[in-house]
Amino acid sequence: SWDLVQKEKHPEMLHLLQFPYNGEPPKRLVTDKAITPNSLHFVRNHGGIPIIDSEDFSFDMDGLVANPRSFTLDELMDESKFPRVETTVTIQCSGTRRIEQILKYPGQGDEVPQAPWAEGAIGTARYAGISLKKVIKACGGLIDGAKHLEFYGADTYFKDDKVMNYLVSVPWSKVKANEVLLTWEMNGEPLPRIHGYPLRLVVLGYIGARSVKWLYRIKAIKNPSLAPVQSQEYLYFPQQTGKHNLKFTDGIQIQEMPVSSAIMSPWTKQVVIHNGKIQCNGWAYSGGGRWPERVELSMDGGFNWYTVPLENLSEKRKWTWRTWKFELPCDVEGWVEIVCRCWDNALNTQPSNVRTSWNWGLHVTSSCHRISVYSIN
Ligand code: MTE
Ligand code: MO
Repeated sequence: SWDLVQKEKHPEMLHLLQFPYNGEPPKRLVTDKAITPNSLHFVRNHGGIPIIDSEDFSFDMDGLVANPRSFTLDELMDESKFPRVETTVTIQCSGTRRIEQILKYPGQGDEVPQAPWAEGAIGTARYAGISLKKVIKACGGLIDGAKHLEFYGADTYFKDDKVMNYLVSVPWSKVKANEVLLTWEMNGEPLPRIHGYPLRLVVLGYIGARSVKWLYRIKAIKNPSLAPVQSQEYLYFPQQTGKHNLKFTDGIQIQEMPVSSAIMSPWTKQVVIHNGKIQCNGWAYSGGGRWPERVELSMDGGFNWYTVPLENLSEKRKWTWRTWKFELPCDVEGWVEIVCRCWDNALNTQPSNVRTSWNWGLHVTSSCHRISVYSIN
């Protein structure tokens, strides 16, 4: 799979882990474009990258559906049966900016073997495919009180000495709203192998973990999946939870990310030489189909805020981030802290400090992003 990384990804990707491959784009390229080029989209894997031949590929729909059956890719792509949909979607890993939680609590953080993501575990692409709701209809609909769908990825990984497929679930209500897609195109190209070729689930507005790559089976079930990725990982634990009293049932299954934002330039510890204005840029995103309405920057720890003018924000879309840029007035010589926060269209905003949202599992680092730069004016 290392060959694939070199073939499909940008040479400047920051490799967090070689196997399973995990990587994010370098800071200066994360928000270079409002639509992330495929080669720069972050990659999160639990196991290897399956090499699937699209000719023999078929995908199964079973469990509590009236007529369980399989589909070839050609059948799914037949536009007379399933209308093609194209949507621009931001996929964010719930571990984005985890490094800040690790750095705040090095002792506790060290014990959690998780990818130390910075601000780049988020990317935006135009996906093409079909609505899963139509496929379930083609199987005669759900039966016997099915309320959730389980999604199987062809990749495998070890968990508690067992070989597991990547496996999560999504509620039927989300599928029914036409917010769950089966996709085969990313930014007008066939899905790269690293991003799930030949078939990938894309769940609009949910964390990346639900958008299953290398999808080969969907099973209709009554309750959320008991598979470890659904019931033991991607949980938001209360602050009292630690290694000594870990109980998976205390965690909230993370689905929609809260509003968050990040400054991608300058970066912390950077020496910035400027003429009274620091050029800043970054991203802002909110899960669940909410979108950033306002981005603000502060130079005094978060008492007074500058508002980024709306024309400096990228297009407003239901399922995507907005990238932004701003010339921040600064007459300080020496160290300054720059703080960034976003308000979404439901007027949610970000917690002030990373310490207030520290959690075992180190997910959802959505606090105001704070960086320190050395200003030379
Ligand atoms: N699908 C499979 N089959 N295997 C995986 O390990 N990782 C998930 C999700 N889908 C994963 C998967 C997680 S945690 C995230 S954040 C996204 O894929 C990342 O998608 P990307 O690698 O295309 O950026
Ligand atoms: Mo993730």
